[in-house]
Amino acid sequence: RTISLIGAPLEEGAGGQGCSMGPKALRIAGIAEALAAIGHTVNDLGDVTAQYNALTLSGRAHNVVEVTGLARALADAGEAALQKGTAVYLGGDHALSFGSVAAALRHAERIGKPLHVLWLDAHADFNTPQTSESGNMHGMPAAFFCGEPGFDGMLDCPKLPARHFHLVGARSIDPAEVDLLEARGADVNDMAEIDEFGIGAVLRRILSEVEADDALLHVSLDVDFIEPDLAPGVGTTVPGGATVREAHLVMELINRSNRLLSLDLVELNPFLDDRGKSARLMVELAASGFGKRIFDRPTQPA
Ligand code: DIR
Ligand code: MN
Ligand code: MN
Ligand code: MN
Repeated sequence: RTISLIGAPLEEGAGGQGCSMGPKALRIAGIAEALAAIGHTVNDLGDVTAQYNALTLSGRAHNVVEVTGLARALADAGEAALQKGTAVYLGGDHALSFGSVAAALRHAERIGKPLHVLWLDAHADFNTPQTSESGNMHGMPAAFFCGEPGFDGMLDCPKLPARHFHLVGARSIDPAEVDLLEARGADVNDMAEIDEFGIGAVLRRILSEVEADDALLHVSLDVDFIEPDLAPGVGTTVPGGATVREAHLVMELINRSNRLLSLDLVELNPFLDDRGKSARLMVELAASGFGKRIFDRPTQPA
């Protein structure tokens, strides 16, 4: 496969600073080398440059101009990259997914296939400027691409049917988000379901829906999907996350499905990380998603 790496040094969507250093940390942790070692052709396109234009939204939404500027540039760069193969977006806070999912939706429409989105996250990111308590736009991208109102003028793309939005790992959802997710029929899989049925069963059910639809799959991996002790480099930790083993299994099942169109690696905050631990884990998880197997992992010194 041909994989384009696209850096999205966005931090204005998050509540604190630091995610703008994420793309650099993922590169230092060896994202390009890890994917090339599996046998893929990897092109690092560098970081996108935001295109700023005046824009205001009504309600509560901080840094709309910065988020929109980055998202528009990313949607265009991503759309071009998807014509050549797969895209991996190096975040950057989760508001970059306004752009990465827009690119996936445009591409899927062009080739006449449905899109499904797998959201691996402690949060639902299903707020709108009307419902958000924080005003942080990294908590809003899913509401945007599922067609909720309140984002007029940001960027153009087809809408994702909410039943194609598969949230896995959620354990911190605002009351207004719960109401919206239920009303729209989104596929919410919280940690209780993972504990009860196992993450393999949850993923297999989702991937069988993707297969039945003959659809493409966009995966968005938020660092806070993982248990905080195992991945401390993120500003929005919530206890009770996925283990390293569960996260690898998710990525291995995604690889086996052969449906992966694009992947977001988001919310890595190197300022909060522990000696590159979270950055390295994100790189290893991405490699699993692109076919690295346990047999390919040399023994690491302790
Ligand atoms: C909260 C937290 N739902 C918000 N969201 C976070 O600000 O909208 N998303 N942290 O990553
Ligand atoms: Mn998120
Ligand atoms: Mn999150
Ligand atoms: Mn369908």
